[in-house]
Amino acid sequence: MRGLLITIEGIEGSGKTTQAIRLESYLKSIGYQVLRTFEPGATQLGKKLRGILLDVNTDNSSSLHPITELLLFSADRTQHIYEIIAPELEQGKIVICDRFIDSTTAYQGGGRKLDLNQILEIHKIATLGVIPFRTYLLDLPPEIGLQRVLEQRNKLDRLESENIEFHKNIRAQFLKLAELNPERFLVIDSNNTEDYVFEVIKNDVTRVLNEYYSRKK
Ligand code: T5A
Repeated sequence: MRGLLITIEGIEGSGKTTQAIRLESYLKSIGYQVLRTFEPGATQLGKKLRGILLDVNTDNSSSLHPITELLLFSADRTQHIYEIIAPELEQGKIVICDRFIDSTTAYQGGGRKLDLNQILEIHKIATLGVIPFRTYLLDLPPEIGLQRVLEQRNKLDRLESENIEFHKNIRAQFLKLAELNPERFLVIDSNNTEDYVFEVIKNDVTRVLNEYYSRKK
């Protein structure tokens, strides 16, 4: 595929959406064709899956097995890639995605404690071969991220409502992924101002894109 996929990852309230919007506008301003999207819920099917996955009432009506959760997030991803991400990459665009495979590894692996090898096998099937070119991991303590979410909207969804240990395990799994894939990840201390975080992303993305496109010439 001619385009590149850039993903933004992190725990709840780490500032992913804020930074994805800024990154989209920056890349457009320097001449790139860009599409910004998110998981879960970017397609029609995905919207329905998102409703099930994030609704606090889901576990009251019938408890969701962790494997069901894993498969639903992965189904959302396959449909998202098939309908949106792959066609945009084929056109040569830069696709910025707010959460992608690493969220599944971190939440369903680190949080739900599912077998990491099984998750990797599911990724191989679900991603249709699409992998991120660069991943920005916005890192901060979960207490601060959850506080930001509460200040923004005053109520938490099904996953946000899990206990603090769950969120700490997710953060630890994200950091482990970054350690295992240093060529793809950049970890950014996001217990900082929005401007600071964006400056780090901006400097990095400018460098990696220049390097990538000068190699292609
Ligand atoms: N999930 C998802 C899985 O379990 N498995 C998966 O495979 C996938 C894909 C998605 C949920 O699904 C889970 C993870 C999640 O629990 P969502 O609604 O999409 O749920 O939630 P998030 O992606 O976490 O979105 P949030 O809105 O909660 O957080 P963001 O996008 O990280 O943060 P953002 O930018 O919206 O900012 C939150 C608030 O903080 C402020 C913003 O202004 C805003 O008010 N803020 C800052 N404040 C201070 N300093 C900064 N640097 C700030 N940056 C932003």
